[in-house]
Amino acid sequence: MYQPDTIVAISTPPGRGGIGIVRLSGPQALTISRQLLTLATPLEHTRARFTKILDEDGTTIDEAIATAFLAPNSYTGEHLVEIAAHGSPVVLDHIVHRALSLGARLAEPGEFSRRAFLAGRLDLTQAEAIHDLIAAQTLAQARTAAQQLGGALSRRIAPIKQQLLHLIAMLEAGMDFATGELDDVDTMPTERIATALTAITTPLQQLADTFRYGSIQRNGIRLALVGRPNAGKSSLFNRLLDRDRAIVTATPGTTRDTIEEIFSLNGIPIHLIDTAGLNTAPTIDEAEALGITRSREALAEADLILLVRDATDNTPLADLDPLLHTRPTIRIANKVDLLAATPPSPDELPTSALTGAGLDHLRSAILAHLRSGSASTDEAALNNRRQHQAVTASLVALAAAVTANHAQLPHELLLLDLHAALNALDTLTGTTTTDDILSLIFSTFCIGK
Ligand SMILES: Nc1nc2c(ncn2[C@@H]2O[C@H](COP(=O)(O)OP(=O)(O)OP(=O)(O)O)[C@@H](O)[C@H]2O)c(=O)[nH]1
Ligand SMILES: [Mg+2]
Repeated sequence: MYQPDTIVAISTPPGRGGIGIVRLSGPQALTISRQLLTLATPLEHTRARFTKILDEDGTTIDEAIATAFLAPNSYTGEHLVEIAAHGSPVVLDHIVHRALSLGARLAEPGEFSRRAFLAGRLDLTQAEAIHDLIAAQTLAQARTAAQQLGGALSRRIAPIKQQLLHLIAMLEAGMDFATGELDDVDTMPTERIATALTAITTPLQQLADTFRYGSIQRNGIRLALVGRPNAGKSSLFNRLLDRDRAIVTATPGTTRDTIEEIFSLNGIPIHLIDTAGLNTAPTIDEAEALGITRSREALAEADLILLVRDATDNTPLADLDPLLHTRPTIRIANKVDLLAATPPSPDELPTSALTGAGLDHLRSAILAHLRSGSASTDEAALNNRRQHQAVTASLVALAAAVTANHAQLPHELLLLDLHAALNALDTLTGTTTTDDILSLIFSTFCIGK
């Protein structure tokens, strides 16, 4: 797709830096650069050129490197010139203003990527990945975004979409047959349609399930340390953070207010919350009572609970709080250093905040919980709500198709659902045109042979 105007913008963040880059993209990018720069040799594809930056009077104000990427082999698919000057806002502004006076237009936010998309250099998931990559707060998020930028998500969706398209083509052709236009195809039997629908739905559902892990990687989780007073919650809190953040004393009821800190577990941001011990005794003071109310709030909002017990205290925890049953929980028996031998308990993880024993297991258990439900972390995952909604909408339409097929409704109705499912996937990676469907029908059935 051809864009008539040439856009310009400063591509590096605002402020001063060692280097600042101005980007020009569009049909006039080379012409404008030639007038703007003092090039000894002409710009060539992917070659860096030394240049001076001159002010209005022709006085040198900076030295820079200009690199050209010629259409169609550039990020935007258009002629693209990157001018790397020193990162001085005045110099960069001057370059932009010169480019504007030579016929360029100021780029809108995201317009370089928009052009890349329009030129077919990126699909929607890849364009989103650029945004995610820049916004990434942890290496894990950057990895996922980079994978998506490489087209991993599109590649994962492509075969599913292909199967759906194939089924649509078969049914469309079958209907033509029913109306007597074709004589070399059969209408598809219900069982075969059911099999085909399963083959589409199963991998799509797996893809939808990756959203949870993807969103965990982006936003992290809330992890609350909960238990009776003096169990060692604050000590474990400090251990996990790797610093003495929370006050630890031998007196039960030390922690009054909830404390929240973030640490990174394999690149995933964990919001760790230390809470006041859930004291069920009636003889507590006002501050402790208020603290316990906050503990319950933290409990209700947490994605995962670390339920800490003093291993030397065998009072059951079951009656501690009804809320506990509603949250995913990792049970911990702390202070195992005080026991002669650690009794093996299948549903409790032995730790010692004092010696650090069991802490690695605890970190693995948290990670295992985060990954549960996602088959493999190497596969492309859905990264944002928009993508998740698209896949979910497709699954809803497919479920309707399954029902329609089961009820042996006319194929016209089935096709409505299948097209809805396809449209939903199209919003993810790009549009399937009627041409795509037609050519598949033609290739499969040799219509008009
Ligand atoms: N021997 C031993 N002592 C521990 C361990 N973990 C904590 N303690 C001690 O137990 C006492 C209570 O620890 P805290 O971390 O303050 O316990 P808490 O659960 O935060 O207590 P509250 O804030 O009162 O609810 C302190 O004297 C700690 O030094 C452990 O693994 N082994
Ligand atoms: Mg405490």
